[in-house]
Amino acid sequence: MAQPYNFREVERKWQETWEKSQVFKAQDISEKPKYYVLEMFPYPSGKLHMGHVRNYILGDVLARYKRALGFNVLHPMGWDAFGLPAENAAIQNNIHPKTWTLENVRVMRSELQAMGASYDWSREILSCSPEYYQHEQKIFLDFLKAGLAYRKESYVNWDPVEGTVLANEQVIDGKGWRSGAPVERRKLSQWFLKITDFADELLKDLDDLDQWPDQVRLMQRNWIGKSQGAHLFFKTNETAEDIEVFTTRPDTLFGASFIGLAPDHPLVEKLSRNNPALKTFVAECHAAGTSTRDLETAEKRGFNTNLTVQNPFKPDQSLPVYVANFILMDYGTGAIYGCPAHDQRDFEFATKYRLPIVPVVLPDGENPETFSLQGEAYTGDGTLFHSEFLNNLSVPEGIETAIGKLESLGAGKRQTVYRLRDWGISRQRYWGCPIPIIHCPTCGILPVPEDQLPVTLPDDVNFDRPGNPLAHHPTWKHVNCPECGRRAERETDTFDTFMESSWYFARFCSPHSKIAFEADKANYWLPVDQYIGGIEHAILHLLYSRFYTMALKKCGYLSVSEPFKALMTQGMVCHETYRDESGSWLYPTETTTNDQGKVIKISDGSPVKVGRSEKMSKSRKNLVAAETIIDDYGADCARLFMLSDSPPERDLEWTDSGIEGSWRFMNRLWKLINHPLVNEYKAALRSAKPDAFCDSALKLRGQVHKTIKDVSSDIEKFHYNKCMARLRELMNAIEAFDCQDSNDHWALGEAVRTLIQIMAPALPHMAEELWSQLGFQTLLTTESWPQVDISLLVDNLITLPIQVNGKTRTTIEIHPEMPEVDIKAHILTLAAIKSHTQDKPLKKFIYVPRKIVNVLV
Ligand code: ANZ
Ligand code: ZN
Repeated sequence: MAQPYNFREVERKWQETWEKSQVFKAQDISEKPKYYVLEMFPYPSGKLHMGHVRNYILGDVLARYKRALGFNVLHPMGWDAFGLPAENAAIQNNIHPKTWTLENVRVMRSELQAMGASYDWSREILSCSPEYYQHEQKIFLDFLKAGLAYRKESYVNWDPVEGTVLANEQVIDGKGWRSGAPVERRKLSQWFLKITDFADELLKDLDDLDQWPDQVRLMQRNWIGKSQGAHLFFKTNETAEDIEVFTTRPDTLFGASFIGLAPDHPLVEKLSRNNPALKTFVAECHAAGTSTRDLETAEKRGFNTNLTVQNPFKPDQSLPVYVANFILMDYGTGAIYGCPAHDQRDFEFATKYRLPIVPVVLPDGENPETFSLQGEAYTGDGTLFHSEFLNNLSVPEGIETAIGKLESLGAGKRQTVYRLRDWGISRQRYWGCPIPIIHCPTCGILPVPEDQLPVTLPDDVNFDRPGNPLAHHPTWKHVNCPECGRRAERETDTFDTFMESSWYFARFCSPHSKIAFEADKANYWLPVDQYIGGIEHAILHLLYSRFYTMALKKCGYLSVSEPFKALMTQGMVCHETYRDESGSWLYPTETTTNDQGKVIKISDGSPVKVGRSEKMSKSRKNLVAAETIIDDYGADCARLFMLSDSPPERDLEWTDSGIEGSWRFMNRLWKLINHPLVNEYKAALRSAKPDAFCDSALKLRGQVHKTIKDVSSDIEKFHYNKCMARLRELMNAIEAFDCQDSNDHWALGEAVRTLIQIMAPALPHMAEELWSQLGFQTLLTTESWPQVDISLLVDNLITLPIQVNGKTRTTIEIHPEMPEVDIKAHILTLAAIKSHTQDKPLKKFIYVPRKIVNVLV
């Protein structure tokens, strides 16, 4: 009697066995080659859904495969546990952020364990615990010493009704998320890390990160945004100060018609002191928003300051100075010269304020006498004209010549600028790592002495008042100055939570160390060989981690400079969306399909509107909880479906029919040990390999070894969906194989054993169970990956012509390695041959290997 597959029992049993035998524990420093595979550690937001799970399973397959190949694998897991949702939960549900976070960690940990993820749990880290964040405080103090951290004034989002600073995510359409009040800009003193010191290195290294997606490298390049050009000094006719300008196009200086200043430019501030109209203009610019996108879409507006400057190339030309809303203070110098003919923003501005538009670049093939612009700026290549000593030069030549001239005139110099800004790390929030700084009225800003670390968060806080609970805690911030001993105050800001995720991969190398991490271990394990996570982290998290690694190296913490050797960004898991008649979102589990095939709400039978498939999200409720799938089908089935459906970097559509298809395949696999010949092939597995195999057995063996080879290379390339297809093909071949004798039993046994071994990374529980049912005493999880017998790796069978007395009578398909005795035995059974030999005794049997057979009678 076939025993049904009891996934609940099987999965629990093997998870316990693995745990007990500690098979996933990484050895610090070993003879084996190391392999560090890491999935971006999760924010403990609640329960796991299949969108999260996909990420972890992709890494798990690789970790299990690399272990079987003989690598010393580090595959750790931890929790990115500080952050805003915990605080929001505190405010909305009156639950302490720590309680909320720890409960979520507990649930999610057990769900990951139930998925059979092969983590070394002894290395688990929790970023909101002082054991972790104290090291972050120490690293920050080291950065401070090394000149990599500094303080400056910067704008924050201020909710005037709540009286609190808002995170960017809490600003929705320019309004506070709770109060709905228009958000204001406020200047606060904040801490910054000098990521810009590494702009060039961050850019250059991208060339070598050839195992990163090109798209991510491009996004990082654009974010760093290196521009080469010139820094110009324009003499003002009215004040003593020069106006400094950055341009990438000094070749167009003869076409300049105005100067533009950012509303936040220091000169504007000075001028507006006794110019109320200018003050009003600046305030209006601020109110319109300052994001790059706001600036690009807003109508161009300017304010004429009545100052003028000289054009260094045309001393008798004076250019008016405007304050303009499309100029950013924190790019270049916060001031430009406008060349309307060749820059679209300048063109719009000049058109509006009736400023001259003089073309100085002539497109190829145009006549200089008749050329005119067609209602927009010309930004292409060409030859310079109307430009005195630059005439007839190409744009690149013109840029070089113009820079040379500016340098000789003392009016400018070559300059490279970056879009990358220093990283502002202060947050006016409770649930984050306290910034270890003390403010003394006498001694100023002081680092907390290292022997006083960690600065821990107080537990007794309340959220019933607006603002940061750390700031209005009755005692926490009051300390004595470490220098003069008098009353001083702690910094009440906490770190941006990207700080914790910028070095956790190093902490995993020595997670319980008294120091941040031990250099020898970090240098052994790092860089991470394969990092896996969402494309949404293409810029910030990945750039900050790269910067941190460089900064840690500079401070002597480690010797690698790039944290992630290879990166894989997985696609999203999507699901249809459902709404009831009132338009409220419904969970898939709240709906069903009625007899007429219509989707209805289970509770009252009312019709449900089915929306298109979208990324699984809490807000749209189109979630499939890991818990539900594990309960209904088991972890392996969920793993199989996610791996089979589409390549990892693409989106995956979660459907009930998909998971059911996987379930059916699981049951076919299970039948391997209920095979009618199970006893025969089990016995054969323990006997020596036969010397010869018949044609069909050789064919099966050929497929087995080709499958090992292909699955191996597919796993290396993340072609997991192809691997799953190959497992199915091998399964088909096993089911179709017709066993005749004990040699065939051996071939069948080999096929079954191999299938079980190569399915193990994807379906670890079922594979482990089948393995033990085959009678093996070892844990499959600790077995080596099967070896490919290359002599069997032949893609195609060959066609062999068979002659009788020199005349071709038929052809047969054989495996090229088929032994002569087997060929002979086979041929003599064929009707097409028998009719010509007519049972006469053979005079001779001639086999020219792989070419031809001639039977002489
Ligand atoms: C004169 C000029 C003439 C420019 C021309 C362009 C075309 P990228 O390539 O992105 O680095 N610019 C400089 N600082 C700016 C700021 N703070 N806010 C807004 N715009 C600024 O862009 C460099 C160009 O953007 C600079 O070159 C400057 O305009 C403008 F035919 O200078 B250009
Ligand atoms: Zn002091």
